[in-house]
Order: sequence, then structure tokens, then C-alpha cells
Amino acid sequence: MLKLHGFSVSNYYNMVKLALLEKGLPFEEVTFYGGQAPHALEVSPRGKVPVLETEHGFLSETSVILDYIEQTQGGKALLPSDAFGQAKVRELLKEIELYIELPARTCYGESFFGMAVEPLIKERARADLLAGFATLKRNGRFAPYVAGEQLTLADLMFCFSVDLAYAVGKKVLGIDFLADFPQAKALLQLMGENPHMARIVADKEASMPAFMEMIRSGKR
Ligand SMILES: N[C@@H](CCC(=O)N[C@@H](CS)C(=O)NCC(=O)O)C(=O)O
Repeated sequence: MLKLHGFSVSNYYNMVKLALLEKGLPFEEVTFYGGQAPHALEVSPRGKVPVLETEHGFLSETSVILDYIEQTQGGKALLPSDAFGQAKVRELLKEIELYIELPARTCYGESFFGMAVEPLIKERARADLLAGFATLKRNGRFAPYVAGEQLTLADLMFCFSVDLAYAVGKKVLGIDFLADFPQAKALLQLMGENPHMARIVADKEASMPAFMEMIRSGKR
């Protein structure tokens, strides 16, 4: 059986978890916080979460894991059947990851964990996020899903990145990134109503105290 290593507070972990749930695949969850300790680096070469344990070994990097699951497992397809359509989904996923999730991440400390972020980093995040949201607005189809009528891998990256970037905008940068982006707001709401989301949110809330304690103590 596939094993998903990580923790329920992680947005990347939850992207893979939602894919597995959407596909109706059996999987086991293994708590793993990543980090630079030798035992963690044996599982995840960069110490990152999530990791998928397969019958062949461990796999890191969320977009790679999502593609692997898509190619090897049954259940509901989260990619269109044609090559161009698949490439468009991956293009949108990468744009959200690189130009929205990663710049927003530089401010997660201040937004969610009470740690001050340097003004220069915030300035950079503001510029990058404005460009990132403009890119998504230009390229996303929102019909109603990011790439069109079908729920795809791009929506997994979308719903677990845009919600956090929106919070960073509001809490840290004083910007409402969705003020003139009603299509994205509507999709966030739709994804929030996904039947599997209740479990993901409940698991996140349940694992938050242990995660905060882990951060506080500096332990992994
Ligand atoms: N590029 C990675 C990023 C994953 C990532 O940043 N995960 C965070 C948790 S949301 C993590 O592992 N943080 C622990 C660390 O960086 O030590 C992926 O796509 O999976």
C-alpha cells in the first residue's frame, strides 16, 4: 500500500492527500516532519515533506509525486487525456507553485507563526505575488476549475497555495489579492466544499498543537 509521509499542517502534504482521497486509493499516513537530521535525509533528500513511499522506494517533490500517482494508480483522472491538455495543467500548477506559493512562503513565519519577517523580504514578496496573481488571472480558465471543466492537479496546488497567499496578503502585506479576482474566490469556495476537505481540515486542526510544539522546541 502507498504510504504518505508528512504532517497534516503541510499544504504540500495536503495536496497529495487530496489527490489520493479523490482517486479513492488506499494509503497509510506516516508522521514525518522532514528536516536535516540524517534519518530524515535518508527518506527525503532535501528534508522536505511530503514523501510518497512506494513499492520501489521513496519519492519527493509534490508535483512529481502527483504525476507518479496519476501514471501508476487507478481511480478518477486528475489530468486530461491529451498531451497538450496535460501540459497546460502542469504549466498552471508550476505557475502557482513558483510564482504564488513560494513567494507567499517567505512570509508564512509572520503570517501564521508570530515571527517577524524583514521588510525587504516583504517588499519582494509583494512584487512577486502581484506578478504571480496577474499570471494566474491571465492564464487560468476558471470554468470553474483552474484548467477548465475538470478538477485537475492544478486545482490541488491552487487550493492549498492561494488560500495561504491570500492570508499573507491580508495579514502581512495589506493587500487583498482576490479583490478583483472573483473567479479565484469562487474556486476556493468550491474546493472548500469538496467532501474530502472536511477530513483534511479536521486532521490539520488536530495536528496543529503537536506541530506548534515541534516548532517551539526546535525539535524535529
Ligand atoms: N518543493 C517541495 C516543497 C515542500 C515543502 O516546502 N514542504 C514543507 C512543508 S509544507 C517542508 O518540508 N518544510 C520543512 C523544511 O523545509 O525543513 C515539494 O514540492 O514537495
